[in-house]
Amino acid sequence: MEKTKIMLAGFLLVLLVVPQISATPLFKFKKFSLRNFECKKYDLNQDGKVDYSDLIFMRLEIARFDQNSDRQVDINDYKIISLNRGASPAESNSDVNRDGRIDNSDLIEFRRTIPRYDFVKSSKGFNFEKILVDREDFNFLRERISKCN
Ligand SMILES: [Ca+2]
Ligand SMILES: [Ca+2]
Ligand SMILES: [Ca+2]
Repeated sequence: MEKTKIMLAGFLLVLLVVPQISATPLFKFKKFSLRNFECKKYDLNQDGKVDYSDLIFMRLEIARFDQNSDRQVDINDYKIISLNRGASPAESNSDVNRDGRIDNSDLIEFRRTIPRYDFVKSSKGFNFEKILVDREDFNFLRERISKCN
């Protein structure tokens, strides 16, 4: 009888302790991998953290590239920059790299930067024509803040 009790207690102990031991490294591994391989791309201002400053950064970036003031960045904004090449930077928001001229380097800046913010893609694979950075991407980034900390 006494032996059975000891065995039962031992069995209960195993039940209580083993899942905690096995769950801990799994959880850590998940966090570790997410932090290293995925979280890096959400650190938009590249200060080593994914936090609210990246959301502010993204809002400023959308404002920098949004040419038609619809609060999103897509191919239409790219076309407006293209049309404004050679015009005075004082008359539009098209000097996106702020070098005092509207030229091909602004289009390059757009192509280099905007795809990085299109987290929620509307089409499979990369299609520059369908690029869209909007509220959905902003909300996606906001959700990453808790997951990457
Ligand atoms: Ca950051
Ligand atoms: Ca726009
Ligand atoms: Ca420029």
